Amino acid sequence: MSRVLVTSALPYANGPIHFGHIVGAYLPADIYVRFRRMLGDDVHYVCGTDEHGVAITLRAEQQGTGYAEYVDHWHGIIAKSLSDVGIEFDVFTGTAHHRNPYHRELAQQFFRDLDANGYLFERTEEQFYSESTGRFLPDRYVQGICYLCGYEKARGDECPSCGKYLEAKLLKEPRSTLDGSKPVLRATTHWYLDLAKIRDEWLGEWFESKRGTWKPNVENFVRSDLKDLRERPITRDLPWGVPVPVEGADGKVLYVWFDAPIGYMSISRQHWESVGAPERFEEFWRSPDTELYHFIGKDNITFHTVVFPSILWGSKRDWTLPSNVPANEFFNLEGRKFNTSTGWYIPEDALRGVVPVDALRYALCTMMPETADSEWTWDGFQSRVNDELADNLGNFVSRTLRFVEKFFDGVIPALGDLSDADRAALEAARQASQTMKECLGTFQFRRAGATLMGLGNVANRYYDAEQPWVTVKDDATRSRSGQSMRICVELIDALATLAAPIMPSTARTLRTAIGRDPEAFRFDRVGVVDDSDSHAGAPLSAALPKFTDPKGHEKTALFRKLSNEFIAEQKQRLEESAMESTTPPHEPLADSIDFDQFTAIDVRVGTVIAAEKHPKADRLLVVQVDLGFERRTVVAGIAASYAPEDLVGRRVNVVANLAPRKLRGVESQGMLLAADGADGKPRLLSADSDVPDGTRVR
Ligand code: B3M
Ligand code: ZN
Repeated sequence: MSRVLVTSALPYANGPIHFGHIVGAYLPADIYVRFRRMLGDDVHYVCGTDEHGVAITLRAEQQGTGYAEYVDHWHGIIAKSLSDVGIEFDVFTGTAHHRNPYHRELAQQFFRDLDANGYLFERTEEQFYSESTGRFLPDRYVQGICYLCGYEKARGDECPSCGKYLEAKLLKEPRSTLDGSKPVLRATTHWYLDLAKIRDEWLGEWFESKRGTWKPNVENFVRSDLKDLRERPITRDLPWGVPVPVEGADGKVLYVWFDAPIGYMSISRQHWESVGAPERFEEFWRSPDTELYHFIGKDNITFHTVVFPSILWGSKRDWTLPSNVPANEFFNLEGRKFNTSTGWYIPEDALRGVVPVDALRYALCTMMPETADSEWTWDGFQSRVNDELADNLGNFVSRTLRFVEKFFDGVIPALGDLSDADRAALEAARQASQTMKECLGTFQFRRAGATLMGLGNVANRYYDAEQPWVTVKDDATRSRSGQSMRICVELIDALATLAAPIMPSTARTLRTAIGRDPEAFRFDRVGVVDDSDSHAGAPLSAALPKFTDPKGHEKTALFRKLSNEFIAEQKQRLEESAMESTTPPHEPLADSIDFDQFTAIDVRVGTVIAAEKHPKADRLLVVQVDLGFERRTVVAGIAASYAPEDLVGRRVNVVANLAPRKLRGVESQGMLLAADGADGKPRLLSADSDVPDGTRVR
């Protein structure tokens, strides 16, 4: 028995998760966990939400929601989405202090350990600061031209085009992604993790010791990463996160990518504490015998293969190090990236009540972006459900169960002498079981799915070749028919076992249908027959799911097919929702106001009677406006569009009850309404000529 620790990437508590996430980091881990448990291993599966970081901080602020409340909202939604697709963690909490009281302490301990061991250093440096929002701009909120490949929209932390980590300050033509303003550089002190030192002391050698055992996509990525490894700042100026445990470091927190992987550990500790077995935490996390697997998507590779191992090793407390990091590539939807905000996604309820969750799990398993990017297509999904699950697997199961019911009163026939064909069928099952173990043990999930279907094909061919419907008619061959059915039942058992990690509830259904323990699956029992497993004789197909077909008939089937209409509807929905949401870019609408707030603003029509340049500001003009009942001096920022002499006689709209204020020394008694033209310069709004001066605008 091995001790196995499995983690799935901690999803940010900052938005919904979609099939792309599920297929990348959750489904493969869940399948793997079920597989290792079937082998009898001691498995611990950990996940939770990643609840810090600047993205979450800003989003909560924009919504005017408290940070804790904000992450709670998404934590709940994400936990439900994952459980809806049958992902079963041992524990799913998170990294925020109110959710997990162990996290802060552990992350701070790592910081202190690394510091004490000489792997951190402090540096005061200039960093981008946004004057308009009054805070330091995190790297990813700075956009500019990539200094490595010239891509125009590189982010301060990485370049989406060449995929390299960037030094924000080196970006060309930087601007804030929050409001487009040009950030300024300001000094701030931060702590850096000396990755180059750790690489030279240990990481490089450790990585080489893994040669050939990691997936090629992962290995190649890391190899190139290690070449130009440099120190990385692990602290930030932010109001939300794990406080930097250093005197005087107020207002600074640990960088989210420093504390998040430590979340795997703190969440695990929280679990073992809560079940009263704190020693289990040590067993899993501080042992050279523990196999640790991080299931993640492609974009998290560096953090799990370079940064986190360095943190673990550098703290010198003999923490468990990853055995493997089976990262997946990207998963697209019909040729484009999944994107909830542009409508290019599959709504959560699209499949609810249409196909069982297991069908989705199987389809995703066979579409997994294991070695290259892959995609969800509705046609591909339909053919997996209809041709593979319904016509292959489901059909074999139904015809076997019905035959046993009809001709053998639902009693599974006892085992007789094996024919060559029987032996070959059982041998194929044993082979498939072997292959399945190999595939799942080496993270080849697509091949695992194909192996299951391959055995389904063998089973159907066996059934056809045996022609039980012929042999059952003749007393002389009736026992042969019984024997064929018995072998078919054994094949159902084999299919159930092979399916168990991928389609757990289908596997249970199948075992129930043949009267065997629905929980006890063993690969080494596949294709091994003896007479200990007879069935008492109940209607077998009663165990299969029931549904009403379009003609109103009650039916039972392991899987029902997807109609062409359904698939067409899904494609159409996708196109429509993507179209709806391609609205042109625009300034977001302000918060709504009530009518009283609107009428509180008193706008009057007037005419310009004089205008001159502001003595101290090039941008401003000082304008005299006649409101009919009185004259106003208004300072307006319109010099970029209008010469003073052009304004005389022009009709304008004035916010007339705005409290007077001084603009560069001149008092302004109101405001002219204007809107920016296509050139970004202001244009005045005018009333038609027959509206008298002084009239109120409403
Ligand atoms: N939250 C990034 C992501 O969801 C990040 C993973 C953390 S794993 C420790 O892609
Ligand atoms: Zn680049």
